Amino acid sequence: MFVLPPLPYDDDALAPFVSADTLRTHHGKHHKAYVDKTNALVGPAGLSGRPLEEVVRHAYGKGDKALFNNAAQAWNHAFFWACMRPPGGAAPTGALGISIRDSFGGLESLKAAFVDEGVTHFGSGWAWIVVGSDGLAVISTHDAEDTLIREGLFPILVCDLWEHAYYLDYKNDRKAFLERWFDNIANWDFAAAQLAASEGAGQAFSYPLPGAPSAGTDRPDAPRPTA
Ligand code: MN3
Repeated sequence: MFVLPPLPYDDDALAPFVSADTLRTHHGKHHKAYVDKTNALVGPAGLSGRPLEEVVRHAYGKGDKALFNNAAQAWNHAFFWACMRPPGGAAPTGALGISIRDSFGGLESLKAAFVDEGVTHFGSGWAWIVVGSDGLAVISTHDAEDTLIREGLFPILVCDLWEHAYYLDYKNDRKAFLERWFDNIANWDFAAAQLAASEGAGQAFSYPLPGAPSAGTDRPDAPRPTA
């Protein structure tokens, strides 16, 4: 059984950029439903006990849409929680800062590309910063799709573009959500750890293995420090 990983911060830690009401509903209702449905479907699919990343790829390869959608959404949301931190955190520095400068010219240009990608993305999905063959890039994916099923792309940071992520706080203003998200609660320490992991240093984000403890201080979804 997969657990619903606890949020790596309090419900109200991201306010006012993401309200406690939005975060509680998003995590406790939406994310929980994806985890519960995944748990109901992995057994019949013959995938009990396998890591979630394998379940996502296997379901996608087999065309098992119900399992893929729920398993990918379970993974995407756990990754998304790690991509945020309370306001006032550090801006990108070090290797991440250099990569942003090399690929985009600077943080403001990355922000413009990221916000534009998210605003012009039609319907539900996710806006990502990824590492590809040419350095950092911005992409979006539809519905539950993610980088686990994209060859050669490594996820650095993601923002949820589904209306449930922002509608209570921003109504239909996805642009304002993305701008404030990027400026205030994007977790650049996590992004830096993912970038290092993409180059073999430290551990990349992974979903808690099936059977992992559901509570405690371990917080397996939290960003891991790199060595
Ligand atoms: Mn969501």
